[in-house]
Amino acid sequence: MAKFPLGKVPAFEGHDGFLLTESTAIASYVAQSGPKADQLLGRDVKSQALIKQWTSFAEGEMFQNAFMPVAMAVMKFYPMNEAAFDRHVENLEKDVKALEKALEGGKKYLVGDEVTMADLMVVSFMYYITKYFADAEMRKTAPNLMAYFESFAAVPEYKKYFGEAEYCEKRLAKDAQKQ
Ligand SMILES: N[C@@H](CCC(=O)N[C@@H](CS)C(=O)NCC(=O)O)C(=O)O
Repeated sequence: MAKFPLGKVPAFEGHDGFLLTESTAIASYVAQSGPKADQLLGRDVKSQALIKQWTSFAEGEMFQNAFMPVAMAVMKFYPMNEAAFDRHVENLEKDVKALEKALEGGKKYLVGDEVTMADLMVVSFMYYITKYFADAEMRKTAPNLMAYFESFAAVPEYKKYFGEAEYCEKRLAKDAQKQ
């Protein structure tokens, strides 16, 4: 708490004592410090802007609408707020539609033709969407998004952190028992 007064994760401390919070800032710093900075953060201003658009979308929209309902109903990190739960899940439908549209035509990546930080952040929240919300009906309405997710879920690095991809049969309910 002395180093990170917000008491939230993620929280980053570099070898040199550099402290950083907020997932996008941490991911950008790590990407910028490595050999794939241009690829991950964008090679031109428009790609850079689009990558920021999707990383903000992941940290804002997807965190609220995919993670928060799970944090309330399953992890019990936060007390259940039924109105908020319903609002997040309703908004999640819009998020899925936005991603589906962005990936129209079977695009493999959100920005350009290589993996960027946009994909890394969006795919990490897809874990919650597929496991808790993407029932057969939702999957049918978002074939491009599902194919996109599956291609990332198949790589060993994804499996190492998230395990095998799981798809829910029934969408998460407010009174879900710990799963
Ligand atoms: N905007 C922050 C959100 C950080 C955040 O809310 N983290 C949650 C867990 S994913 C947390 O640590 N919550 C504990 C709390 O709210 O006390 C980010 O993207 O890093």
